Amino acid sequence: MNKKKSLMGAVATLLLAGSVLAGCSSSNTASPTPDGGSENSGASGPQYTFRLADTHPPDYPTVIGDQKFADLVNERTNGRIKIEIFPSGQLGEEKAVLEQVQLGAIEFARTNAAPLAEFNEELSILSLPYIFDNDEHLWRFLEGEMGNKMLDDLEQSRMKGLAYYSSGARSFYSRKPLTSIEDLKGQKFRVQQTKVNIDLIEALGASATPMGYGEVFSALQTGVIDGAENNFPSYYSSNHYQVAKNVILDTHQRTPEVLLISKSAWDKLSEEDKKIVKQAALDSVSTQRESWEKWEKESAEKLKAAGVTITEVTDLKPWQDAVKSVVEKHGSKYQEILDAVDKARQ
Ligand code: GTR
Repeated sequence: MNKKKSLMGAVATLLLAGSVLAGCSSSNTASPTPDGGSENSGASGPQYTFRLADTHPPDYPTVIGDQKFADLVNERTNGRIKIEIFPSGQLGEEKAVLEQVQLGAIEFARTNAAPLAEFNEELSILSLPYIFDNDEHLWRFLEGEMGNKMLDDLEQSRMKGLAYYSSGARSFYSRKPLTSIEDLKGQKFRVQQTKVNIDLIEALGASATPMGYGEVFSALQTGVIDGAENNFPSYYSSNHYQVAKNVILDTHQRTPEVLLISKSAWDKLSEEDKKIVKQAALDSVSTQRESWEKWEKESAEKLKAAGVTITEVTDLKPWQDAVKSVVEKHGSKYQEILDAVDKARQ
């Protein structure tokens, strides 16, 4: 190879790397950069501009919750701490976002608890099939001592859970008919990228295709998968219902949503700011849950109006029996958490 050419190539590579790096630092105005006190706002203490990633569109209940959280933090710090919301998966799929949160490159995220389990295994308990009887049971657990401890335990994975948000129950949908548990056999379902979900699908005699949420629509459209599973608001807002029109309401999981902060951003905050951030997260929960209830009802109506076939499941027993091994396999290590789940049953 011509030496001069390869030298030019090396120079070009360096220049390119330089411009990429320069690009990074300028876009990094959004990373935790204390820029001193702001006389304009009359506030004391460091100022920050943080980013918060969410996979859903701006009007979705989780993003409504994120926005409430950001507004409360802004208000309670007199504008010293600004949190900019990046909805619609703009900062990446949940797994990639969580890796960035661990590194401190993204400061806040709202993700489902399922992908979090790959970073902190005990969170997988929240995805175990049928361990929560209904949303009331789930929330009694989440708001209890163990639910709070699980948020704090995320610190071991360089993140800190701030609050839970509602996500209802997940059920299967497919391009093919789905009127009984038998119909799942042999079908290919997309799942969130976690071990529990893969085992769950296999226990039902179907095959699991783990992939990011943003890829599911085209995978359904091209027939790479037959179906997927989710709650009604996600099934509706992602447009999956336009391609996969058959739903069976088996309500296999009630995996909640989690609002979290990267440990490195958390450690930079003063004690007072930590309190404000944590309290604002908790105070945003009622706004998220109200929006959730509205969306659950409205999306069900819109799905019916769109001609989706919905099969109700009157007897959950065969479903619960089929996935018992999944609960045993993934739950046995966390008996203490399972006991707390039982206690919250009342
Ligand atoms: C939704 C959840 C998202 C994402 C998605 C998925 O219910 O709100 O955060 O986890 O499911 O299936 O990937």
